[in-house]
Amino acid sequence: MSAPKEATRHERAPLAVADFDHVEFYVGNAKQAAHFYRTAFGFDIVAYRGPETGVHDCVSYALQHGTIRLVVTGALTPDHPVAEHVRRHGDGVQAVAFRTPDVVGDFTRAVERGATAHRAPETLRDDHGIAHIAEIAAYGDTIHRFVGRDDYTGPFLPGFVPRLVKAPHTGFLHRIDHVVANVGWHQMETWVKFYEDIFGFFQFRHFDEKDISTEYTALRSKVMASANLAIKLPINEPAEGKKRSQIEEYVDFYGSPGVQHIAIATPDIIGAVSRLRDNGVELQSVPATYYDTITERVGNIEEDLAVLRDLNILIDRDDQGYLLQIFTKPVQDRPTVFFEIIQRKGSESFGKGNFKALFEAIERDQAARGTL
Ligand code: TYF
Ligand code: FE
Repeated sequence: MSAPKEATRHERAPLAVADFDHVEFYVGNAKQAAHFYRTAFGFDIVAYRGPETGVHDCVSYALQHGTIRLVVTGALTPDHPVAEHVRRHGDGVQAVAFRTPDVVGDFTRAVERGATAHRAPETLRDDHGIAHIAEIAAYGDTIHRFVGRDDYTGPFLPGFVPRLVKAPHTGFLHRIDHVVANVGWHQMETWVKFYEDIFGFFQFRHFDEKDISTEYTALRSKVMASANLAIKLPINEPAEGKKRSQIEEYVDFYGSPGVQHIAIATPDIIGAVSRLRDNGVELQSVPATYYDTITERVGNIEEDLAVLRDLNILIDRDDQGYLLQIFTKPVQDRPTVFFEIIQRKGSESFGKGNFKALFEAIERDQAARGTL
């Protein structure tokens, strides 16, 4: 093998990132956001940082449900970067964090390969051990955070104090399945290259307008994944359609590229969606006719179709199996970030067969907002 090829291969050796670690939201009111994720989505509050712990300009709550960690952070002063982020974007995702055994190595290689440093590696300590943290810039104002917690036993990270406030009902959500970025016109390939070149990720799945355009909406999407498949990052860009793309609507309301949805895997989607509905979480629904032809499309499934229909759970099949999924409405005032609940039964895909019904449901909301 020739020397240049060796060099290229070496350059793209994957980072050590092994899984999602947490997602941090910057919000207008962290106290209320923590209450929402606790009572509506079943997250326990596990740790806290704020004035009582010596931090006087912002407040954070760390929440956990299964292996999923969320952090909600709010500003206490008008000129704080969190306040500026909320002014610009509304409530939204500021950090998508990955767990890695080698924070310094991953950060150093990322920056060598062209990533923009956002926070140089730091070692954080408290009574529960030591943790490592570093950050690089990603799309829009979103950052990727590297977290090393192999020698840390506390509930979240040093700087937070344990504060357990249990959810009334929990245990129905298990892990982050994927985190999706919306980027601007013709920016998808740039971000595909970012995850290839900087992270050493590979392209997992690909759709285009033919798969996913309805009468009005159009988008293109590619999924980047880590070699172990624990981290999957779809990237959407708007495509030309008859009317305004939902991706364009997002970018206009968010004010920049950003996280569109967080997909959460559950082993029992019927139980999870029943609970979310009872808790008042607003969910997308499709016309009843979606279920008229479902058996022709997906064949036999283990679940009771009448129950899935009642809960508006969508079904899709590929050559490896099937999946069940549902989407929430946006979870803040702006029509930006939402959640997906997904149960995989062999299928590792993203529900391509549901795009038409789902996007038409999203377009009905766009039309109601007058933004179609
Ligand atoms: O993550 C995915 O690719 C699927 C499909 O507004 C999708 O969940 C794409 C765009 C969208 C909703 C779902
Ligand atoms: Fe998704």
